[in-house]
Amino acid sequence: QPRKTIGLLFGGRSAEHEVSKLSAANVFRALNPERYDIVLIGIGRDGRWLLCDTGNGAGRGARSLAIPEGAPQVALLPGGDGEMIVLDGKASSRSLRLDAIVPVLHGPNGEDGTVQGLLQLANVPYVGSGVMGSAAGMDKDIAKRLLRDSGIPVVPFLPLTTRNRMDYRAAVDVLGTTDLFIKPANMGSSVGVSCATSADEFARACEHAFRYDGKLLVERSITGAREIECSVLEDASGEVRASPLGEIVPASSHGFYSYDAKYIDADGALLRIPAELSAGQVRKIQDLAIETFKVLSCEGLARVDFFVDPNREEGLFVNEVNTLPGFTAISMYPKLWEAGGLSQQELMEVLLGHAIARHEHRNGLALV
Ligand code: G1L
Repeated sequence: QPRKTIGLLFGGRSAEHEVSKLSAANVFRALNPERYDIVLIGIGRDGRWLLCDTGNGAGRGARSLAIPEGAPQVALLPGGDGEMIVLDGKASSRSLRLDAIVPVLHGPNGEDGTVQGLLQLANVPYVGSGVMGSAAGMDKDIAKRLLRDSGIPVVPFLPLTTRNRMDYRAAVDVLGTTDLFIKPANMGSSVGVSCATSADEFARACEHAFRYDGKLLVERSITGAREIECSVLEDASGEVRASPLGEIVPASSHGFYSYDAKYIDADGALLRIPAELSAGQVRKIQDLAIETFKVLSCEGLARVDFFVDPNREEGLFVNEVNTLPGFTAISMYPKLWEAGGLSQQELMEVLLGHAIARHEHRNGLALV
C-alpha cells in the first residue's frame, strides 16, 4: 500500500489546549511510521492554523507537541480534496496534499461539529464523527432528549436557559428529589458543575453554571452509583463494536490502595479494567453503548459512560458520550481497546480506514 500523508490537527483556543498537545503526541506515536507521513498542524491560542512540521518525523516520541510562534500559516480550501495552502511569506506560498486529518481538539470549536464542518467543506477525509454526531454528542440536553426518545435509560433531567429559568421548588417537583445536580449543557470535563439541596444553593449553582453556557441541565443526583465506561469503534465496513468495560473508581473510594500504578489517572482515580460485572450486565451495557452510538449519529469512535447503581432494580443509565475521548497513553478509550486485543497502532489503522471509506461513500452519493 502507498504511504499516506496524515494531518494531525491539535491545540486550539479551548482551555484544554495543553491536553490536546499531549493527546496529539500520543496519536502521533500510535501512527505506524512505515505507512504514514505526519503533518503537524497546530492551532494557536489565537485560533490561527500553523504548520508545525511536514512529515519528516520531528516530534515523534515527544511527550507533548509544540506550536512555534513563527510557523507558517496554513489554510484548507473548500472543495480542495485535502489540498492545503502554506503561506510562507507575504508573496510566496506552496501547497501540500493530505490524505486524511485526525482532529485532536477539545470542546467548543473542536468536537462540537464546527471543525468537522470545515473539514467536510474542504472535502478531506477526517477521523471520527461528522457534524451531526459531534454536535449531538456535545450538547447534553440534545443528547439526552434523543436517547430518552429512543428508550435508552438516562438520569431524569431538565434543561434551563437564560430565557427559560426555573426555581428550586419547581425543579424538585419535576425531578422528584431534593438533591439536584446543575451543569452546563455543553460538556467539557466537569467545569461549572455543582450540586444543590436548597433554594439558595440552587440559585448560586445556576448562576455559576451560566458563566460557562447559556443552557444548563438540572439532574436528579445519583449517589453511590458506579461509573462504567465502554469504548465504541466503527470500521471501514460500517460495523460498530463495543470494547470490554472499564470502571472509574474515584480517589476518595479506593483510598491509597492501588494494585497497578499504570491505571491511576490524572485525578487520582483508579481505572479498573475489566470492570467487575456479571457477563449478563456486560452484554447489556455493551449493547446499550452501541445503540447510543447509533442513536446520536456517532461515527468512527466514541466513549459511552454509564452509571450503574447496584442497589436499585432499574439502576443503569447512560451518563454521557464523548466523541473525542481522552487519548493519552493511560486514557480509558485506548486502554479498553488494548484489553479487547487492539493495539493503539491497530486502532488508528481502523479509524483512518473508516475516515477514508466514509469520504469515498459520501462522494459517491447522489447530489441533490
Ligand atoms: F485519533 C483519534 F483516535 F481519532 C482520536 C483523536 C482525538 C482520539 C481521541 C482524541 N481526543 C481528543 O482530541 C481530545 C479531546 C482528548 C483532545 Cl484534548
